[in-house]
Amino acid sequence: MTASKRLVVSCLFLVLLFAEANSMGLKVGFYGKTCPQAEGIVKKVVFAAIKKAPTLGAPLLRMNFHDCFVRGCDGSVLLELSNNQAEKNAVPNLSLRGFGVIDDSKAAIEKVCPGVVSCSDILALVARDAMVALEGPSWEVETGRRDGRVSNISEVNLPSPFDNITKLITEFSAKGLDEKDLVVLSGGHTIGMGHCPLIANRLYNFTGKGDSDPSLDSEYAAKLRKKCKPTDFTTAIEMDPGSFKTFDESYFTLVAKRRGLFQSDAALLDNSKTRAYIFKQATTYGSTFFTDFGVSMVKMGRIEVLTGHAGEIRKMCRIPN
Ligand code: HEM
Ligand SMILES: *[C@@H]1O[C@H](CO)[C@@H](O)[C@H](O)[C@H]1NC(C)=O
Ligand SMILES: *[C@@H]1O[C@H](CO)[C@@H](O)[C@H](O)[C@H]1NC(C)=O
Ligand SMILES: *[C@@H]1O[C@H](CO)[C@@H](O)[C@H](O)[C@H]1NC(C)=O
Ligand SMILES: CC(=O)N[C@H]1CO[C@H](CO)[C@@H](O)[C@@H]1O
Repeated sequence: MTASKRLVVSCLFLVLLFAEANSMGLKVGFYGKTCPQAEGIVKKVVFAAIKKAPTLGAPLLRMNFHDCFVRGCDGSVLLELSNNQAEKNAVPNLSLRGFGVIDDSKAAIEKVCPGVVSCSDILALVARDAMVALEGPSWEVETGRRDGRVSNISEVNLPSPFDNITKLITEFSAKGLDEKDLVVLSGGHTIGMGHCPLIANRLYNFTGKGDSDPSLDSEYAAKLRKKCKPTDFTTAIEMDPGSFKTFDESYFTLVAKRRGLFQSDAALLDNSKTRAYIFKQATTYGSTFFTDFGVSMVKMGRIEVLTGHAGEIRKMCRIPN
């Protein structure tokens, strides 16, 4: 073979390689030809929903996290089973809501391009648009995921608000996410609410001596005790008081002041990398959090995805075809 022929052959090989990688993977604008209206439709539905109910943004972001951490980003969190043994019936789902926004987006998309756009992609787009609607960051969402057919309550093993830093790092690393992703994505707690029973141990009798969690600012603990009585199972409190409906950097300022709501938030101060990130965001003018958040969300969106011919494109997001 002459040198030029060899070059042609190796170029051809590269082209094939990239074509294959594309068809098997995710990419920005996957529906550009097959359903160019899809992203615009989702955005419209999400903006209308959040305008009516701004607190919906937070659970929509959390839904994306729960989907991706259980069985990968395959829309399994959306499925319903007649025996109530689906992922969404598990305890940590407690406050998942906003499923109607996914259904509405899907219904509107099906009208213009039936059977093309997956529910798992809609979920990823909804989470992004919800953050934009809350004045948060925007990022380019990779699409091309396909939907799973299985949802199983026993597989829900999400990071817990009682986890220490070692456990959190292990759990994220099992999903291909590093310490930076952990601290950045925890910044999602700049919006939304948490329920009293998840912090009662920090406020009352932490070590059995009638004390509170030493890693929680004592003035803040006193404030929280006023809102959360020891046996209150129902009250929800703002995770980022004052701006829980706005996506901003204040989560890091709070955690730096030992005012993170959960033990898992406070734990981010116990590792040199996550701690350094928190203080950098909390004190540096021109924080990098918004950009970092988009990068980590794209990474989270790649967890154990179904692409190519795997899985299916669900017709309705709550039931497999
Ligand atoms: C690091 C591990 C994490 C733990 C242990 C954790 C735990 C929790 C818990 C316990 C709640 C409160 C649920 C309730 O009481 O109703 C919550 C809420 C929330 N989480 Fe996380 N989370 C983690 C990571 C994430 C990630 C990665 C995101 C998204 C990027 C996220 C976004 C949210 C949002 C937006 C809410 C508020 C939901 C609402 O207002 O309904 N969390 N989280
Ligand atoms: C759900 O998952 C559990 C644990 O992995 C497994 O034992 C069980 O058979 C699964 N149930 C169904 C219906 O697939
Ligand atoms: C962190 O939590 C794990 C599991 O709950 C436990 O085994 C480990 O000892 C804890 N590590 C520290 C440093 O507390
Ligand atoms: C605090 O915990 C200790 C040890 O578990 C227990 O003996 C005591 O009754 C608890 N106090 C309250 C007020 O619950
Ligand atoms: C949204 C949703 O399905 N929530 C469920 C979470 O789990 C509890 C208890 O298992 C159910 O009662 C909720 O309906």
